[in-house]
Amino acid sequence: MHNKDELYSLYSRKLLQATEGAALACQEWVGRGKEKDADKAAVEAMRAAFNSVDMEGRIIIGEGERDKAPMLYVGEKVGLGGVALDIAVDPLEGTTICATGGMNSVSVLAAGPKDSMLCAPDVYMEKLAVQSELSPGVINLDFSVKQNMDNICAEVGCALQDVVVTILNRPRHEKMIGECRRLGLRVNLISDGDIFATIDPYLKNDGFFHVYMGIGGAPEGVLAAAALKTLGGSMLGRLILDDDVKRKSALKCGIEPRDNKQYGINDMVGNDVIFIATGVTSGSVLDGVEIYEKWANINSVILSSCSKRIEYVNAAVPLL
Ligand code: FBP
Repeated sequence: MHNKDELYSLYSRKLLQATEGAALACQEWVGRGKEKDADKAAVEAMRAAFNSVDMEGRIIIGEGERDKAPMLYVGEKVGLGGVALDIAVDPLEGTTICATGGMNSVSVLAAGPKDSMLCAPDVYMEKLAVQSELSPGVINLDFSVKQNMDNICAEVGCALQDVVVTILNRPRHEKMIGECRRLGLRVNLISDGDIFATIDPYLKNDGFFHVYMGIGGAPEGVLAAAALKTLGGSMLGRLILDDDVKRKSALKCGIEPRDNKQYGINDMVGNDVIFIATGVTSGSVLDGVEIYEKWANINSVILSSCSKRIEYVNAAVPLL
């Protein structure tokens, strides 16, 4: 068994090479309109990097199931052998952003001891994340937008007009967006990328109080929770298991669909987890990869829940 400091010092740098490698591999595909090629390049590079690390890695959130994903599928073993680590990956978060040359695509992973993260199936998740630690019961996914927002503002002592709510710009969120605007909240609509939409406010202070809400990917929800484990704040997530296929995938992950559970950060992520993200294209927190003649400039952030440490890494990596 490794202790938390060992996990951080031994593995954060080794695993950093996986997100750096993935971010670099995507560069060829930025703006080329080929999401699948960009994703494949990221997955291949990340997998190659994992397989040079002395760990017994197990992918618990990945590119899907073995028969659909040739690499980094859920359950795949990676590494050269050694310390047992569970790894959640999103080798290219924001595939459309990358393919259309937009801002805020990143390569992301979280790692921790065995069984330290919720093995979420690849389904949607209702999410509500708040930039503050809240008393139990203040937020609930069954409350109306108004009730949650009134409760949040009363708890943290801020006015509705000082709150920015970030929501994925999707037809499914039209009603929620209307409710937020009627309440006088500022609404920040994003095209993609809800991991960083959840964690951005902690890494960049714009003077507003931030809330993220809406339906996005469950894997991205767990990855965001892994970051919040270091950063703080509150989050609730509930899996949307509205057909038999999804309920079966949940059961395979050891989740009882009937529970209809609202997961908090600590339900999704245990102790001693590290979260690593590398910028693919430039975003609000991380600059994207810059390619020079002989090297590439790569920017990452490492969050360690054990040491509560936030480390920005700017690396000039030689191009082979
Ligand atoms: P991908 O990079 O896998 O395409 O995910 C991007 C993303 O915007 C996530 O951040 C978000 O959780 C999910 O897609 C939302 O899904 P959808 O695009 O189906 O609304």
